[in-house]
Amino acid sequence: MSGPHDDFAPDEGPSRDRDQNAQPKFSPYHHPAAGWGAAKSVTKFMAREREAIDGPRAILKMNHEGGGFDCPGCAWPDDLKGLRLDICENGIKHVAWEMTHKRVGAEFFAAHTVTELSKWSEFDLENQGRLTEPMTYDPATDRYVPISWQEAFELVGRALAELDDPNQASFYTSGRLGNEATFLYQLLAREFGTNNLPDCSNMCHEASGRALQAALGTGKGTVDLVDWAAADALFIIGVNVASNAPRMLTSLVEAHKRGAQIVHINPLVEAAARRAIIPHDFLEMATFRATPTSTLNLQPRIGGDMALLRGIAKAVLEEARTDPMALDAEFIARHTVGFEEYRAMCEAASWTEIERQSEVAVADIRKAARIYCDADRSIISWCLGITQHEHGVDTVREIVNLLLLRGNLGREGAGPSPVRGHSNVQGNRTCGIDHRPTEAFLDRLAQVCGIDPPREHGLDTVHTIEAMQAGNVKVFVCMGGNFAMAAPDSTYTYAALRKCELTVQVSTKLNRSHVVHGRRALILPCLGRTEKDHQLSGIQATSVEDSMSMVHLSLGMKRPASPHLLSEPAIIAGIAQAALPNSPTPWQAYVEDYDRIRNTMAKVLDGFEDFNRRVRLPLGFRIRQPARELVFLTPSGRAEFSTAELPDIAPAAGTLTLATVRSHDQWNTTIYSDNDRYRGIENLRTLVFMNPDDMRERGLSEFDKVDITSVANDGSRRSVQKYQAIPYDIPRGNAAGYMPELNVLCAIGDYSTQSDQPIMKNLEVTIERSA
Ligand SMILES: Nc1nc2c(c(=O)[nH]1)N[C@H]1C(S)=C(S)[C@@H](COP(=O)(O)OP(=O)(O)OC[C@H]3O[C@@H](n4cnc5c(=O)[nH]c(N)nc54)[C@H](O)[C@@H]3O)O[C@H]1N2
Ligand SMILES: Nc1nc2c(c(=O)[nH]1)N[C@H]1C(S)=C(S)[C@@H](COP(=O)(O)OP(=O)(O)OC[C@H]3O[C@@H](n4cnc5c(=O)[nH]c(N)nc54)[C@H](O)[C@@H]3O)O[C@H]1N2
Ligand SMILES: [Mo]
Repeated sequence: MSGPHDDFAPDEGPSRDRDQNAQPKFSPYHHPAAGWGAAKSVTKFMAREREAIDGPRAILKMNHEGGGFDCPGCAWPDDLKGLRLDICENGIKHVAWEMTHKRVGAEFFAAHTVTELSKWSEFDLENQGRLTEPMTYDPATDRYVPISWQEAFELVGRALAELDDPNQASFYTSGRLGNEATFLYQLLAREFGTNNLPDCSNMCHEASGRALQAALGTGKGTVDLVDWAAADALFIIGVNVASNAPRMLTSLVEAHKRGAQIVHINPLVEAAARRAIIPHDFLEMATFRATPTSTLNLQPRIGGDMALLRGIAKAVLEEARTDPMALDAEFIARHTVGFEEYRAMCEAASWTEIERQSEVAVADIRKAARIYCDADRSIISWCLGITQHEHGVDTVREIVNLLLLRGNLGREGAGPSPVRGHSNVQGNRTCGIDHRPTEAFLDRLAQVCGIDPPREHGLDTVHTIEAMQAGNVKVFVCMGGNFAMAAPDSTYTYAALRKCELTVQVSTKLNRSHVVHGRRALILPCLGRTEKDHQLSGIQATSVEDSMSMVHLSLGMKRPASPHLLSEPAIIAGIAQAALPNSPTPWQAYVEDYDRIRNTMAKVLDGFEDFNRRVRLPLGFRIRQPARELVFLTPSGRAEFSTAELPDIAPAAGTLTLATVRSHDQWNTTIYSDNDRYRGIENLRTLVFMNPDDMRERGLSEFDKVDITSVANDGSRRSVQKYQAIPYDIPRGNAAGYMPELNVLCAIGDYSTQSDQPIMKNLEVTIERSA
């Protein structure tokens, strides 16, 4: 088995999608996004995963109306025509990865100690296949050994009962849990007595939620795919579309064909900022007919977006002096507050400062403003390049400011459109995963479910880790995800997890979080989304909500990977029954028929009236969006302009700003291969993309080995050694490398004061040749 990434052993085994001893390669990518490169990659991947028979059949069942399961990949919405082939390379890989024939059972755990497994790479752990039965850690032999479901539930129940305070437990979710399981999970936590409900969103779109809530009174975007199809201008900021939201390529290609403008704002010119072939358009594929997917690319420095956006706003306001139509004065007067202060602030901001902070030339900022002013309807879309910064909330509010100037809200083809991550991360929040629940939500929950939920706010991801370290969180339950690997400051986080009395991982595949565990530990294997969920009343479907607030059913159709797997609702109910002996909740009845869970949800959750009927409509239903109807649930009852000062984000002399990003062949902590096709990389993950001048200044050539040291706000330092430098088209003073390997560089204390999100896109680092 292989060790750490920088010294791949030749004995890695045949499964690896790379030649043995393969040398790293780098050659800039010139082909369109998606198309044949994607098709070839899928074919190779399926052959490797031996999914040649089941795979295609399953994929035809994905994301289509009238049955089939929701793609467990990203949260981009389904095609509105119920298109059966609205699929993408990464969705296919995601599904095939879950449907693998490989299995990890008791024999596997008997053959390997946890100490041994902890030396395996992320790829090797997950690549063992699907987990098949519940296991518990045995310290005497340093191995996981089988445990019955009932004993496992009782173990959790006892550990929870032993706590002095319910807040010594914390309940994490990774965003794929279906809505019904989500509702039960938060009910379990709150009935037990805590709002400690950290989730992956704390590392992802917390900033977007807070900013949109403050500005518009809704924590979500307001547009849907119909709007995407009607926009005259699309601004795509800080998202690697071709890799992380590939189905957006369809919208971009169609937008370009109808003459819409597409502006990409990203320090890196990613594949989608050039041209693409629609992922499922076989005619385009057959004729190699690629369509441009960009009309303007702007490359701000990392963290320079807020200054750039303010520059665009300033240019719009300047234009309005001669052309009053540049502003939507009527909209501003009727629906907003704070415009005059915002105008004054933009006018006071100097072009020199805007240019210095964004590192985009004024002439280019004016080009973007021209496009914005010429468009009747604009959508601004963004992802982690905006949110994982100290100033994430202010920057999202600046996006809203810009939209408000021209009334780009509450009408077709216009509005804010955050690109969410996990397939149901938005649904998780809607259905109650929130460490800062509103009083109104808790009141409804109390009234409908007959419980007395705690009122004080709970812990998020970062604060859960700090509380573990301080001994204040002792039982940690994870519904999915790979917390150890996804969280910042790996060394600190590992130590924190190891201090826990009990860690519980509900998972489909083996990962780092199973080998970095508490004094006692459980692995509870669950059904995946592709699998049939049999309960007493028959086969169950669960619902999910996409990035654009569409809720629909997902129905698994595959035989479960093992007869011992339980569904996530069943596991939650099992734990609840063991932990809450006097519970008023009908846990068993809920599991027997998920319609019953939905009936309760309909009474607790806004917008879920008549849930069971509406979720069965062909395309599901859209959750009401007050801001979309120009109803603003803000203190002023209007959309609110914000007036945050521009932060100074220029790096200190000698240091670089580093962003951690995903490669093309990975899904968060799941690594499919060491390739990053669209960035021209093969066989390498321990790399750092650098500006050629920054390399020259350090006397570095392509592939030279470097040490990267981060400097935290508290002055502490963290390093990785022997990474390889890759010359790349990225602004001077900036660098980028891959998560999760580089999470060791993210200091636990470096989270945004605005969102509490770890600052994963803005690390201050020094880079030097390795000794
Ligand atoms: N195939 C695949 N799909 C995924 C995922 C996956 O891992 N694999 N993950 C899912 C999840 S959970 C999420 S949250 C999303 C993540 O989707 P992305 O947000 O695309 O994720 P990252 O790879 O972190 O890339 C961030 C992008 O922001 C850019 N960037 C970095 N810093 C800045 C900056 O300061 N300003 C601007 N404007 N841009 C910047 C980077 O160059 C990169 O293009 O994707 C989801 N979909
Ligand atoms: N440095 C840095 N760190 C980051 C980020 C970054 O950009 N930079 N991005 C952050 C973001 S946006 C996110 S969302 C987090 C991701 O954090 P997580 O969501 O915690 O991590 P994943 O890698 O998505 O989790 C993968 C695991 O989920 C389990 N799994 C898969 N399917 C299922 C299922 O159906 N049910 C259950 N119960 N388990 C399942 C499998 O065991 C698999 O190993 O990482 C964050 N960490
Ligand atoms: Mo995410």
